[in-house]
Amino acid sequence: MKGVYALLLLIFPGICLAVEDDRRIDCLPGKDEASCSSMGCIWEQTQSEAPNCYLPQTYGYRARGELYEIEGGLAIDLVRETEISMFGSDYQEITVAFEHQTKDRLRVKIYSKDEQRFEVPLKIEGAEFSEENEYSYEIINEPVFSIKIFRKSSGTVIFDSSLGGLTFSDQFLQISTILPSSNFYGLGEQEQPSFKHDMNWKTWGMFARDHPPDGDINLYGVHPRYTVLEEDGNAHGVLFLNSNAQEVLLMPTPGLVYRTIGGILDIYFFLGPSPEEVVSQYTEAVGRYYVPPYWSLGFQLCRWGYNTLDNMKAAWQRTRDAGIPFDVQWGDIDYMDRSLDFTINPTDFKELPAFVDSLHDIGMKFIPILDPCISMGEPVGSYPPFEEGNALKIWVSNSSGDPLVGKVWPADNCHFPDFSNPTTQEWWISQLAVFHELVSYDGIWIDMNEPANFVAGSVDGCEDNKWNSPPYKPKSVGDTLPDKTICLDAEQNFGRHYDTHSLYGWSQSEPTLRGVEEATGKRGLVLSRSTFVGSGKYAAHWLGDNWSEWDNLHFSIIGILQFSQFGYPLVGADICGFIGNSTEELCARWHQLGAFYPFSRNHNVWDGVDQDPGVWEGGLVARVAKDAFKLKYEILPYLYSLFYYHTLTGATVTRPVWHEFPMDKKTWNIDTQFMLGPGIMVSPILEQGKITRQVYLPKDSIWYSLPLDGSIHSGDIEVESDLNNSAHTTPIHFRGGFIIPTQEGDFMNTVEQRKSNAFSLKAFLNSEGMAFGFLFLDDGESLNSQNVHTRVIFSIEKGSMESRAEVNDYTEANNMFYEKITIYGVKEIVTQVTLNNEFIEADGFNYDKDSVSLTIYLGQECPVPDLFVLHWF
Ligand code: MIG
Repeated sequence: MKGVYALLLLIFPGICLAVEDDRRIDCLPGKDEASCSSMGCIWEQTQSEAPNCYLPQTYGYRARGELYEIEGGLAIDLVRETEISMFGSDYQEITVAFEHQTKDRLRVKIYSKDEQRFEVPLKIEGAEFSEENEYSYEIINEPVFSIKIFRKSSGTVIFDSSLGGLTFSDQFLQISTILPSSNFYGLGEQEQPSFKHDMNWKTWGMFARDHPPDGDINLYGVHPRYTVLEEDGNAHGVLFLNSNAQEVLLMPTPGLVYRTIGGILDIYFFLGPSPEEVVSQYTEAVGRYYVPPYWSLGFQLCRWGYNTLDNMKAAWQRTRDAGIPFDVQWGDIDYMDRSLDFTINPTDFKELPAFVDSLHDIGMKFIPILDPCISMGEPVGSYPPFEEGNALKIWVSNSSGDPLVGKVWPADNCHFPDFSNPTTQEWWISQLAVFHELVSYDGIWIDMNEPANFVAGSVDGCEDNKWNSPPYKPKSVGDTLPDKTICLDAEQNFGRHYDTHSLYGWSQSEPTLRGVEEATGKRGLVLSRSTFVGSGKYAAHWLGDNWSEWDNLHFSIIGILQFSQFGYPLVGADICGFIGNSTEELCARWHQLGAFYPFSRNHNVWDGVDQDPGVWEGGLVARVAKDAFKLKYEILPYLYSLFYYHTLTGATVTRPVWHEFPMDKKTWNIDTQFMLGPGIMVSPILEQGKITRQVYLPKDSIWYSLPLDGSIHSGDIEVESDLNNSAHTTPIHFRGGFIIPTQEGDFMNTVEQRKSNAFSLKAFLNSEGMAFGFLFLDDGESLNSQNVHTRVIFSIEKGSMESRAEVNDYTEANNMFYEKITIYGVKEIVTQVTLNNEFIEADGFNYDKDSVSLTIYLGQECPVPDLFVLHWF
């Protein structure tokens, strides 16, 4: 077919030729044949979901002159070549700059030299300007300008904008690409039904929005980035760094059309080639999460609508009584006095500060919520947060320059702090300090920061202008963009809300973390609902107002894997579901899954029934939760070490199976299982009434199943987890080749209490008898702890294990010991073991034929950082 078109083009140059269905780029305003033709677009009805009115292949720009050198790369100037204008105000001249930022990272910036347009104020780190690169590119000028970007090593074209439609106008910017594979993952935030995208004409909108997940609508955060797994197992990532309302249309070619309504086209390519390297290169550019406080990996309890401290305490007590490992209690807006930030309800939560102190006495933590909008209605002299803010003029202003008036939870109207203003940041930090004196919180939960507003735009509505009603509205819930938020012509320090809307939560995250750290003097936790590229440096995220419904278990795995790729390792969904009433079975299964979210919090809505694990009659949910969290707490040293690796290298904590096995095609679609680091596979039961499920364990490895009874698997297997069988819990497999540090010992409730317990190692040999592992240790709570840690590396080869500290700056580690080391997969009976070439007494080790394992008991002989070598034969 293509050949025929090319031939026709030779014979009849200049006539409009049909384009194959799946390569058509929408001529957007062309609604019917008449409006389409009058614009100069092509009208041709199709049975597929392809557009009927589309742009001719001659639509676009042409290069004027050749590529020329700029700092760190090359650039070329373009001139507009077409009569068609979809939304007016097209730029006649634009520039495309290629910056060779690192050998794996290329930036393609399409902008106007004549006019400074809005650019996202995110500092992209690590640009060095590199000459020997993994990528190359080519400029094509026929029939119009397009670019091709290649992976040099394989010749794969990872980006090819010849699909057409390049547009750079004031309020509509567009670029398209053919993709090298339909293994396409990413874009956010939405509730996606499958991790690997459906490429059949699906549009995903991105514009920060307060709305419960509901099919393909835009949600709280904005992450215009994707990963493509190429057919040969190489992977690359792409970021469109833009904060305007935007969307991506996925096409079956496979290809995509990217559209935004402001800013510039600023595209970053990350060459991988492994999927983990893509994330690592991405987070190197946009920022990586710090090592979180150790306790933030523990179990956490919350609900909206405790309404009284007594109810909060009762739920907390039930959880304690059930013996469930438990670290953090949360407070939702009902702890406040009439929903006013920085206050405590003087009757129903009067004793909250004392309760929080008592939590601290037993090593537990407390995190309260704060909403951004500050009430204006309190009597003069009674509400310093408002009065101080007002005096400092820190509010987002409307188009006439007055503070914009919104309405959220407080009874009176409110103003939105402009967190992009340094004065606002100082005000916020000082409110956080005063608040900490009232109640000694350990972290802060920032909600409603899309920002959410209960009236459209403001209490006075919004003017009808090009910002509030732009000519093109990317796919987004609501009739207008200001719906449920503030007017888009509102002004902030870093720009017009039209450009900065989706950056609101991002701009609040850094000062909130700073405020928490200054108030507590310790490492803090900030949980933010709205996120944007790079806020993963400061904030953890939960997936918002999910539903107490079975399909939400599956969606939560997809959401967690996505945020993991976006650079948010500490992420989870509300366990047992937020909206609606959970059921015993659902809530039990959800704890089995949620225990393996990095961020594990049970939370629900004000009008839902209580769903804390201890509240369910009969005790089933409590027992199931206890077993699942016991397992999580045992592997916390491994999980925490993964967080350390994230901070140091960008490695993910939860990862899709294909991140580890990109060549194994069977993994490409898997999104009902996930991995914790390279060594653990989690395959929860996700369906009602089921006690078994299918699991795929990639054949390149061998896998040890829980309970560790010596059975080894590979390939497709069935696993069983019966809620009524107390020997069953979340289906977990350990991957041969990895050594997992654990803390077992006496059961205790909190991470803090467990910290001093002895360590154990569980080593799982691969088919060559080898294994590798690591352990990071620090005090789990001091600031900037990246600098003060101990890092131990373990390796096993040919019947011998070595443990060696690579870094040993955390002196407390010298008082920590290994209780025992168990090596699974030791096929031959062991009769002798040496430690540092000395024989260990016969009762110092045990070979177990049934579980095919060797256990060596070490007692206090081996401080964690000391070099030691074990041999067995
Ligand atoms: O308008 O603070 O997503 O977790 O419980 C609802 C009350 C505001 C939305 C959050 C939810 C929280 C709720 N909040």
